Amino acid sequence: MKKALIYGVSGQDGRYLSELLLEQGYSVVGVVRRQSVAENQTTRVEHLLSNPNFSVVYGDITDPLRVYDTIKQVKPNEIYNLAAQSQVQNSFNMPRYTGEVAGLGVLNILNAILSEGIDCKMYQASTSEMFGNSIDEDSYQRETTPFNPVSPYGSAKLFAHNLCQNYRDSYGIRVFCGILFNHESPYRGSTFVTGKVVKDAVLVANGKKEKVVLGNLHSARDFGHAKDYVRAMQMMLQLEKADDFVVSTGISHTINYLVDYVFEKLNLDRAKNLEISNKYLRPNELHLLRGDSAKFRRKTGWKPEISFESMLDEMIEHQKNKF
Ligand code: NAP
Ligand code: F7E
Repeated sequence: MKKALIYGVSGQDGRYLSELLLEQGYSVVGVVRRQSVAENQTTRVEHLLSNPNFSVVYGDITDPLRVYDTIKQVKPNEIYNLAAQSQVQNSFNMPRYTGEVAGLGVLNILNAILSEGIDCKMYQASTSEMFGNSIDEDSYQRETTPFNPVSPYGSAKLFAHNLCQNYRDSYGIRVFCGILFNHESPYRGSTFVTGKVVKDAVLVANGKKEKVVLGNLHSARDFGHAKDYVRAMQMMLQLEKADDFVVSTGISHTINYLVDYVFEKLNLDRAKNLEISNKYLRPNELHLLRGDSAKFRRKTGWKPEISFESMLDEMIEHQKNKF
């Protein structure tokens, strides 16, 4: 039985990845942080806690001793590092903290693997945010597109990405970096734009809120479904040679399109129910993301199965059922 250790198990991707690995016969150990309300620690993986092959342990990626101990005790075949302060706008308010978790945190895992001589593969959650506004002439980003991050989050992730490459090239650590583009789901946090639009629009439709308040509607993102993307993470780690891979749909949508789609589904009126506020504008914006994942598709045969629109339908239904 393969054993996986997941940092960031309590997040959106942690939930889907745990489900997938358990389905595939892995045993899974997830690391959760201590929170003042104990119930919050495992909300997204509550349904898995009774599975004998699933367990959680306390830890924090910024605590080297705890990371060393955990990796030494668990002796995983695969480590998935999904832990991060992953909210881009928030990273402008908390740049140092974001750097400590999303950037330096990965060093603790890499050093633990190296110093304990653990025979395992590792997945690092790199991100399209590392590209910033750099884009190839054909209007796609791919593995060879220069990185030029425009946020503290993107900068922290690029530092982590480079460290992983350094440890791969210098010490032979088998670390795979997935450069994943935006991916969403009913379990997306409600401060990210899809989660927020769906949640607030359903509240408006139910008469519990007057307006959906947003920032820049003109940026465009290559949105996929988290379920498709965790499948890519697991497939990546089955490859022989550690490398970096873009994972994306290749299709971009503006935030305007997202709002139009959700508002139409819920019979909302933009003039009445939408407000634009400077509060949600960032000091710097990444304008367009569209990923070319040909390299990864060629190597693994992976392709996304869930369209943006059917994902939004699923998110709307899930949100409606909360009432
Ligand atoms: P998420 O929902 O924000 O989850 C982040 C996870 O990291 C949570 O479980 C969180 O725990 C944990 N965490 C935060 N600080 C930690 C620390 N100091 N020590 C240990 N764990 C810590 O993010 P996601 O959407 O699932 O994304 C997973 C990873 O992929 C992240 O690294 C993100 O940056 C990256 N990524 C995401 C996307 C996307 O579109 N979703 C795209 C590219 C890359 P708490 O629950 O305790 O906060
Ligand atoms: O913003 C615009 C905002 O916060 C998307 C993270 O998972 O993907 C994610 O980062 C766009 C931006 O995601 C609001 O300005 C307008 O242009 O949902 P988001 P993100 O910044 O793209 C990358 C790949 C990651 O790695 C990150 O971890 O939507 N926008 N109005 C808004 N965004 C938010 N959050 N809230 C608004 O009110």
